[in-house]
Amino acid sequence: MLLDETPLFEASLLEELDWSSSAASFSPPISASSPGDDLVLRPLCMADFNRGYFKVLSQLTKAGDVTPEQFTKKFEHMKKTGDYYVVVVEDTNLAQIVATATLMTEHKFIHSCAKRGRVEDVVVSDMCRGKQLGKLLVSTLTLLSKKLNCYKITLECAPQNVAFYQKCGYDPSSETYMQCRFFD
Ligand code: 16G
Repeated sequence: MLLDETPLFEASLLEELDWSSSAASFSPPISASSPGDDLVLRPLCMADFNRGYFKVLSQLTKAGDVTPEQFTKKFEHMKKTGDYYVVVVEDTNLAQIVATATLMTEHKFIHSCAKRGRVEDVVVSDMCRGKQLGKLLVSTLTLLSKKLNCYKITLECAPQNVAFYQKCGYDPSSETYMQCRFFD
């Protein structure tokens, strides 16, 4: 099975963000184009399946025993819809994914047929914590959602992560997150 380097979305989208409007600050300074030594921030590609992408996801929740075929099918679906923006940070020395986050854009009739952004599946590998990568990924996707004309962007998180997302410019909502769970 060919797992190639085709990106899930156009990488140039990440180069055209307005960082002057970002709520986050970085010390020491890092950016999407310079995330740190031997690190690259870019869209997910199929070859990342062999660079430990699922190993990183499994630090967030049950990622499952996914085959290359299942991964490819899902990747192609996401690419075709054009509504999924999965970003990764790769340690180029190790050829391993060390962090990831997803922006999903949801189409609405309300707000004059607007789009809503959702931040999902934010995870930084435990061996790479403390490098501001989570904040960098969330800030990147937040700016991207603005650029894509989303009228708002939301996320769900554990109570202990509220302070982290506040540093990225998010405020707790007066609405409550509810769910109906069918399986784990
Ligand atoms: C967190 C994630 C959510 C992810 C879920 C997985 C963020 C901001 N939130 O809520 O995106 O899908 O955990 O947990 O990353 P689950 O397996 O219990 O659904």
